Order: sequence, then structure tokens, then C-alpha cells
Amino acid sequence: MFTIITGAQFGDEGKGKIVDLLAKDYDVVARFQGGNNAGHTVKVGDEVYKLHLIPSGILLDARVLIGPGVVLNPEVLAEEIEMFEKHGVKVNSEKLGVDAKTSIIMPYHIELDGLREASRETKIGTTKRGIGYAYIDKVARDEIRMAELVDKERFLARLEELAPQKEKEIEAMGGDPRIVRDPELIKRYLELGEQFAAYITDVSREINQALDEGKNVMAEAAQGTHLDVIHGTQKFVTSSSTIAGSACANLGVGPTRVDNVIAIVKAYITRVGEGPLPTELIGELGERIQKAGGEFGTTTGRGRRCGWFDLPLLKKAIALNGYTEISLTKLDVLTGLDPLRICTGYEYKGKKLDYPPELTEDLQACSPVYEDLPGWKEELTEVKAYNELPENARNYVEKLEELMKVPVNYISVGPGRAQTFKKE
Ligand code: 2SA
Ligand code: GDP
Ligand code: MG
Repeated sequence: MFTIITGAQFGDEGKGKIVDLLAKDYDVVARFQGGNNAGHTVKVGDEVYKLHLIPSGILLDARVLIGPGVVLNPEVLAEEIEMFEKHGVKVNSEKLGVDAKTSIIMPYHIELDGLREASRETKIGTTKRGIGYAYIDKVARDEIRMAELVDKERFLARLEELAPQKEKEIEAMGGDPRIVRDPELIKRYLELGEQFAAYITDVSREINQALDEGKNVMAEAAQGTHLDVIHGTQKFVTSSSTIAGSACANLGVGPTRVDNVIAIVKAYITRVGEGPLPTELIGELGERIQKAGGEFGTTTGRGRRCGWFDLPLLKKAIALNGYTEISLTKLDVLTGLDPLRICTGYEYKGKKLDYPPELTEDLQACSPVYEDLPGWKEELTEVKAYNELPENARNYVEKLEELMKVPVNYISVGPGRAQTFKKE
């Protein structure tokens, strides 16, 4: 069975939590795009793990893979492995594999990301992790791949070839070009190369073989649908494709092998960084949701902007991903809010829209049209079954399901594994 899990909004829907929950039934879990801009939180008991690169299936028996469409900062991978070892979770080459073609994030990518963001008049609000510049190098065919990082001669030769151009670029943007050939950084990258040599694998081959043997494979996306580099709210997007089709393209698995596509949907909406968010709540109510939901960037700590559930954006996510089921997260956060508002359409230049316009500029000019539902006062975090939910909470879920026309399978009412139940 091949299952793809993606975020249906702007990221941070709770992918980490749901992947961890479902991973017990999977033999392989693979990350297919993005890099350490991602922050996926997994809470087990009192331990909270914030994962940036390693797939969220790591705490179960699954083999975890990082695909060739990921941009990988080796220092971050080393830190993550160390963090797990400190918690008694052994990460070795039997547990984790990294594709030979995975692009490496170099210190100059991070420098360039910061310089470019500082020079932009209209900011994107990137995570400044060098993601965009690593992807630029991938498509420009100037990347350094994992297979080169782990081979000293190849790595040094490739860096020598690329360095003059990188130094020129950094200098032109007012930065310090010495970062490109900094001897300490090069020494560190070579050490990391030695550390990761054993992890190299062919991810496409492994996944296809696993599927041939009847095993279960899960593809885990990072960020969210509307941050997709092609279909998202450009230019306020990340630099990779975050939607389900991207899992096939980036992992090297044919689309005919896909069985399920699971949406992770937050019961409201958040966005971190710049860009349109039609239902954004500025002021007290937005701050209340931000606080109740702990809506702060898992990687950068930035406050996430919060808003009411946005159906037009969800409809587009359903079209882009072809979802077969939905996991609805963070329902508990809505406790005490009355009424609850669902944005069912937009008003745009005097017209009613039920689907987002193609262009970001036009989405920015849309005002939400709401349908109100009564809220509930009860805490939901201890609820263990769907029929234990207050009636108004069930009405809210069922209204969303009716509007989305995709079945809601799981409901999450807290960050812990046990705070999840099936919607019977
Ligand atoms: P980048 O760094 O080039 O990918 O930034 C481009 C845009 O993509 C957004 N982006 C994200 N949005 C939500 N969550 C992300 N991961 C972290 C988290 C974010 C954090 O889990 O909270 O800690 O701030 C993520 N990564 C990238 C980013 O905000 C830009 O709008
Ligand atoms: P991801 O990037 O999609 O994996 O999401 P993040 O981990 O960045 O952000 C989701 C946050 O919400 C994390 O702090 C989770 O622990 C937390 N979380 C996940 N599901 C729930 C839920 O149902 N209720 C509450 N209150 N928190 C949740
Ligand atoms: Mg996140």
C-alpha cells in the first residue's frame, strides 16, 4: 500500500503528529520535499520531538528515508540524530537512508537566502534556512549531492568548480564571500560526509521494491498545499512542490501505485510568513487562537497568523491533491469561541466566488463570506471517542465534512498520540 500525506493549508496542520500515529502500520516512511524549513512535532508521553529532516515515522519500527527531492543540511541531520540518540532512539543506516542525489544545503545557500530576503522590498518571510537557494542550484545543475558530500575528492573538486560563481554572487549582494571556502566549514562538511557515507541509498528503488513485496509505504510532505511553488500563493511560497503528485515525482514512484492520499486539515487556518490569508483574525481573537493553539513556528519560533476555516482554499487543496480522506486536527483549540465562522466563499470586486482566484494579487483582494455555527464550551482534550464530543463540536465537524465532500477519518484534540480518535 502506498499512502501520501500532505498538509492541506499553509503547513503546520499537525502532519508530524498524524504521521507518527499512522506509522505503526507502515514499513517505510519517506520525506519527499523541502528541507529543515519544516518543523514537524511529535509528542510521545512527556517527550516532544521537533523534527526538521528525519521523517516522523522514526519513533516506530518503520525504515525512514529522505528522498532526492529534499534539500538537506547535513549539520541539522547530525543534530537530529544526536537528539534522538540522547533519547535512546538508535539511528543507524538500517533505520535511516538518504538518497545519493539529495541536494546538500551549503553555508552559502543560507547566506544568500538571508541577503536576498533582507534586500526584498516585499518580503516573503522565508525561514532563512537556505532552502530557495539550494533548490535554485538543483535546477541550475549546480548542486552538491549527497554522493559528493560523502566522497572527499569529489566534494572538494565540486566546491572548487562552484566557488568562484558563489563568491561573486555573495559579493554582489553585499555579503562576505569568504564563507564559500571557509576552511573550518569545509572541514566540518567533510566530517559530516564521513558520518553519513553509510546512509546512502537509492530511495526510488527501495520504495518500489518494498511495494513489490507487498509492504506499506508512506510519503510525508512538509509545508502545505498553498505553499507549493507552482500551485501556491506565489510569490509567498516555498521552493518545492508540496502536493501529492510531488511525492511520486520526487520519490520516483509511479502514480499508478498510489492507494490513499490523506489530507491533514486544521480546524481553523494558520500561516507563518507573508502572503494572503483571507480569513486572518487581526487583534484579540487571532491572538487568542494563537495562544490556545500554541501557534508559533516549530523551526523559527515566529508567531503564526490565525484565521477562520477557509473552504475555498480547502476546495482547491482537494483538487490539487485528490484526497481520499481527511484527518482533522486541533478541534480542541476552538473551545470557547462562539460563534464559529466558516468562510464558505469570497467577495471579489462585487462578485461571489466559491473557489480561490488563480493569482495571489486577486486572492489578496478577496473578502471572506461567512456562515456561522454555534460553538461549545467544553474542553475536548480528554475526549476519547467521536460520540463523546459535544453536539456543537460534532455539528461543526459534520458541516466541514459536508462542505469538503471528503470523509473525515481521524479527529485530533491535542498533541499527544492518545488525543486522537476515529470519526465513526
Ligand atoms: P522557505 O524558508 O523558503 O521555505 O520560506 C518560504 C515560505 O514558506 C513558509 N514555510 C513554512 N510555513 C509553515 N511552516 C513551516 N515550517 C516551520 C514550522 C516554520 C517556522 O513548522 O512552524 O518555524 O517558522 C514552513 N517552512 C517554510 C515560510 O514561512 C515562507 O512563507
Ligand atoms: P506540522 O508541520 O504539520 O507537522 O505541524 P507542527 O508540528 O509544525 O505544528 C502543529 C502543532 O500543533 C504542534 O505543536 C503539535 O504538537 C500541535 N498539535 C497537533 N495536533 C494537535 C491537536 O489536535 N491539538 C492541539 N492542541 N495541538 C496539536
Ligand atoms: Mg510545521
